Amino acid sequence: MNRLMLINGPNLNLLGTREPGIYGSHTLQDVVAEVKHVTDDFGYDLEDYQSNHEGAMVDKIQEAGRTCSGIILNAAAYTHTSIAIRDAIASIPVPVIEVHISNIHTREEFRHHSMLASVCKAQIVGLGIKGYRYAALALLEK
Ligand code: DHK
Repeated sequence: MNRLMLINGPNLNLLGTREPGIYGSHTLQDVVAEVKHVTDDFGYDLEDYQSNHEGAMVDKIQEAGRTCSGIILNAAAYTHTSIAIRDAIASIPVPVIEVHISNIHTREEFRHHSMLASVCKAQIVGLGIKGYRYAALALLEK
């Protein structure tokens, strides 16, 4: 399957205006464009999806497990709370790379723990929206 899935979780639809000191001034559209450059270069399709709803994200992860060869996931606040998203990742056969724009490990203590990291292939944090590009490269480079 020559297809990657990009999933962004709650409040990431507000990128660009949301706490720019932490998340920068790039928009979600810029994030998608960043990843699409890479998938285009490799001849892959990209599906992008954003939701503020945990169950909808679970549905999308399950779907991507059937239709894609890899997932780039910023589950945003659900990273720190969601056993349901963790279990969805563990239930599918495709690699998931966890991305965070900010460095969650240098922020509030409640952001230090990821419920998802132990079932993901890798975690990329603190590199701004470039982290999404690096995740795509990691999934596609041989
Ligand atoms: C985005 C969020 O919305 C937060 O809830 C996470 C993450 C960090 C990010 O850095 O991309 O704690």
